[in-house]
Amino acid sequence: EDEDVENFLETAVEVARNAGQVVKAAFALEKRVETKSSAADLVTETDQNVEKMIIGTLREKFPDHCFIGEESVAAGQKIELTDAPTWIIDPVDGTTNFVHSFPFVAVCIGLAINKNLVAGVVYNAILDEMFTAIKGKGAYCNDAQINCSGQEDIKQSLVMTEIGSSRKVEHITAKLKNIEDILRTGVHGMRSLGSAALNMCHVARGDSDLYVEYGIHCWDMAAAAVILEEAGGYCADPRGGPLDIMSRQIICGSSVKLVETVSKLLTHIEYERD
Ligand code: LIP
Repeated sequence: EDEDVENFLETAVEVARNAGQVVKAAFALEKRVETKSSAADLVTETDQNVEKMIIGTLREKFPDHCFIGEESVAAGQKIELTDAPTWIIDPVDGTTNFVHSFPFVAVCIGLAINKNLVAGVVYNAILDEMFTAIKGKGAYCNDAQINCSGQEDIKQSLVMTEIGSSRKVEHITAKLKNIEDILRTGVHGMRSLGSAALNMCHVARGDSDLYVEYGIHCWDMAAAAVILEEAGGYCADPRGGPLDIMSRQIICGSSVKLVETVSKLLTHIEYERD
């Protein structure tokens, strides 16, 4: 079984690298942009083509596996996570960055077996950074092992969060309140890379200490959650309890203590489940 997962990861890395080349080639060109759930929820032909390419290749290799992909779901497919090996895919995490040629975009490929996340690949093709992990085997960036900072003190922390693509007034108000309440702790600073998966990989690498966001989807967090936990980090539900990738929310960080400190400060925000 271990060998199976290693083989799955190896294939996913190859697929992510090829997908990343397509993203990189399109990155500097003019993009044709359409909108989805809001005027700031963007999609391009590249998102759609790259997802087809990833699913097509994986399905050919593993015909009995299942798939959850951001753009397939946008096209009407239902999100179904069963016990079968299921690939959870975001072809371009950070689509707004992609549209603006801001170099934080990632191809995300996660794998769940028996509903447990067992492997993840997050590839920033623009910076050529390949983050990978298999459950129980550590986390890597371009073959070098990575580790969280271990930071426990909010006052010494660099914290990541995002505004997201909802422009509902109540969402904006709650997100700004959370930013204010985090700043009031005396935190070193706050950052937004514009990609959930890359925020999480940077926490995994230890160059920031915590990430929290409401409103994201399972494909934004699945792959990176394996990487973060294998780097010694901790993922949770901001309302308490374990991470639920279908809950549209995540808090994760370099230590349980830091995650619990920030969780207590948060104003929770309602989104419909995946
Ligand atoms: C994005 C997330 C990001 C969030 C954006 C968007 P997409 O994913 O990674 O954290 O703030 O609103 O959901 O849509 O670029 O794959």
